[in-house]
Amino acid sequence: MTTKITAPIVCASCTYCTKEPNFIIDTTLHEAHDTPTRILAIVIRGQQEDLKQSEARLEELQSLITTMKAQTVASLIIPLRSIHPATLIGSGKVAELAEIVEESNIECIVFDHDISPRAQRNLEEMTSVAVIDRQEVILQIFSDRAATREATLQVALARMEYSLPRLTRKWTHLSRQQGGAKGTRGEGETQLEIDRRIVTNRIVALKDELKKVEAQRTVQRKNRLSSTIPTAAVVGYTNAGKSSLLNLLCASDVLVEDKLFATLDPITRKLVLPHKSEMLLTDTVGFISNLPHQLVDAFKSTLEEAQFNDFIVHVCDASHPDMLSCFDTTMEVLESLGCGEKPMVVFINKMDAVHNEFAIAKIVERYPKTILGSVKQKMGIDELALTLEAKANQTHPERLYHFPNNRHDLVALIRNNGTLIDVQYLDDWIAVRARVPERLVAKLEAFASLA
Ligand SMILES: Nc1nc2c(ncn2[C@@H]2O[C@H](COP(=O)(O)OP(=O)(O)OP(=O)(O)O)[C@@H](O)[C@H]2O)c(=O)[nH]1
Ligand SMILES: [Mg+2]
Repeated sequence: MTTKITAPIVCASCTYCTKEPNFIIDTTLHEAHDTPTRILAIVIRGQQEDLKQSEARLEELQSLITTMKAQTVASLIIPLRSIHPATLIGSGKVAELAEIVEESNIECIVFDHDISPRAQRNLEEMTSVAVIDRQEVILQIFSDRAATREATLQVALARMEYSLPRLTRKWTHLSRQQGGAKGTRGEGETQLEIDRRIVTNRIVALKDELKKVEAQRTVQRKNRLSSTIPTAAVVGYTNAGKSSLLNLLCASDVLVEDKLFATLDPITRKLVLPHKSEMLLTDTVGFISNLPHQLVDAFKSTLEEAQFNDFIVHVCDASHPDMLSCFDTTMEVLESLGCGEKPMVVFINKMDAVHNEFAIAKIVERYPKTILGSVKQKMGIDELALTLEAKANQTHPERLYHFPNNRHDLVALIRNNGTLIDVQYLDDWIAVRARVPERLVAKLEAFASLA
């Protein structure tokens, strides 16, 4: 049976790939493996790093590996004074790894640290198995998860750019066959040059296609933003519970999974606030520390989603072993996206499974209005909804108007151009509660009521 798999790692032992190595151009022919790839996970611990932090990094790496449907059979934290350019960890240590590979029947080594194309080649030579870094794992996960056209294109672009300097790797060659007519060898052209040409052409084509898809998104976004309804983006570290929160607040059914990067495409849902006005909430792709820069570039338009909303709901995971680092990572990414100054509501989720009270206290100290809660136990949700309402009112103030009884045209004007929250036809006037666009504020000023 053949199943669509795009994993370079799985390719290392896939019988199809052993015969016809190919992971980039056509991914439909790979075989599903009955058993998950056996992985040795490695974290390099710098001199300054606390052991606890290295352990948290290892835990996250293992979650990434599980999300990638592989199996961590052995793991190591290697203390290191400095990085060796040729082999990352030094040849003595590599020899030790080769022994572990042999003893534990390891099929692939995953480093938490970025590996240069040169070190990667050397490590693969010396250990005889595939050696990949965390970036490649994340690329792989994104690749598996991409469901929409935009996400698929973005991931394909990121993978191509990652692969370009790595075409001579032992485990991930381009298919000679799939190169087809385009790959036909020109005079004096080596196979590597052909591969480079194929990938470079593909990158250009993908960028073009992506531009078109992004233009559509911009139109959709414009429509959303031109409305008077307040908008917020739900952001946070991957697996924090963003989609779960959106589902609970908006009674929606966005995919929720105890896996990293369950959400890759922004999804917008309507939220009815406690006093019946409405706002839009957009679920976004989760952040992670050291997101591969190819992915940041490729997913820029998706990540930028936060920028185009009135405010941000930052969801933290109280059960994460290094919650503070996750918080800081999210803040750094937000800043890099130009959202550092956006109004923000902090919601600490999973209070039913707290890992470290101290980290929570630290965040509360920095953001005293932080709301503590749990989507699972429906705790803190009412408080959050009230806070969202207050924020929505700040960005898009609700106004009260008393129109004369014969001015139904003004009610229609608001209905068509703003958000009508409540209309009451009273004996003396029509009482209207609404959000109106800036351009109508002056026109309606004469009917504004304070009470
Ligand atoms: N213990 C506990 N688990 C929760 C809570 N809220 C969500 N979860 C679980 O956390 C996991 C991740 O939830 P998601 O809503 O998919 O998280 P996300 O932030 O959208 O994740 P990505 O889209 O992957 O970035 C799921 O297994 C949820 O069931 C909570 O309050 N307590
Ligand atoms: Mg999600």
